[in-house]
Amino acid sequence: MKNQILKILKEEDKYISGEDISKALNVSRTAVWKHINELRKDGYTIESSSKKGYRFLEAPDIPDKREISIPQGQMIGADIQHFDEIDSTNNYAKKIANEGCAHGTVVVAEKQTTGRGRIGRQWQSDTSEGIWFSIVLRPEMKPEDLQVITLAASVAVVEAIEETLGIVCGIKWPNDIIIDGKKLGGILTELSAEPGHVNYVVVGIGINANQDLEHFDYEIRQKAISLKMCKGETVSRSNLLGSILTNFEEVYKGVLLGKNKEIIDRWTKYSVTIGKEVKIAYRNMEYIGTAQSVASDGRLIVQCKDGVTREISAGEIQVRGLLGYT
Ligand code: BTX
Repeated sequence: MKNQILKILKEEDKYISGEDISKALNVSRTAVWKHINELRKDGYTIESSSKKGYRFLEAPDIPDKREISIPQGQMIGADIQHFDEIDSTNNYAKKIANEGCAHGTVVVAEKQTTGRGRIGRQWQSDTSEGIWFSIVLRPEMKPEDLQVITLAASVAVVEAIEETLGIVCGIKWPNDIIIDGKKLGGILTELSAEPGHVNYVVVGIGINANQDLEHFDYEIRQKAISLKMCKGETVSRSNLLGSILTNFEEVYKGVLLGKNKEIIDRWTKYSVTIGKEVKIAYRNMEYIGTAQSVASDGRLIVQCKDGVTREISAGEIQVRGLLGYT
């Protein structure tokens, strides 16, 4: 009910009487008043006047379904589940994916208590100053063709940041989002699959939005950055998330249509890895070489100094630029 009241207030965009709202929704004026107070507790600024009624003034920057606008018919974000606090949005997304949630369902949290990075690493996300979310996908693809989805996700993120904020990020293969050699965000893709069949994919994305430097844990302060630190002002998390979801719908459709080359070209435009010297650590072996390009299945092609050209999968090998993040 409170969300219906919010919708009416937003659409009206000027004063509307409590009586008109109560008639429109067939509830008492006291109920309207109670729900308006709840909306205020949620952070909405709603003006009231005993003569004129209520007027919507401002929404809080909470990336939930009330504040994220996506185009009609879009599947990515058609259902957005928002939590004040959760262990990890990827954990919850996997749980609801196992229970059969729809393709495109998005799980967002203000704070994560045990946000995860890749290969057991931690992701600091205990503050609502970031954008922490996961998307459930049900692609009709073979497990071995999935790597390009992670690349597509990083394209959706960097293009959305450029479009909404004018900030140009870099991508460190396969999925670190970088500004000035520091880490702005990362992507953790997890899947449930059987031989030849994918049950679901969860793409978890974390972006540092409004942290100041001292809000990062001491250990990562030298290597982390936020959009606010770049822009010098607070950024709207809901606007950016809406834009990422819309971009993701587009690139994901591209993947399904087999437009891998186009997506990889877009990815390469932002790459800080291609053309650079990289060190590949695999089991107990180490190779040094130059990252040359990305193959159509998303693997990184490295011309190694031992004369062998190797195609690297993100899941099995770590690649570090010899010069830190760039
Ligand atoms: P990653 O393994 O590439 O990066 C993890 C490393 O990044 C950490 O070891 C640490 O050095 C550094 N780090 C940790 N937190 C931050 C931070 N906030 N900013 C910059 N650097 C940091 C990257 O993994 C993938 C991260 C995905 C996070 C999303 S959030 C929503 C979803 N839920 C979840 O649990 N994970 C994903």
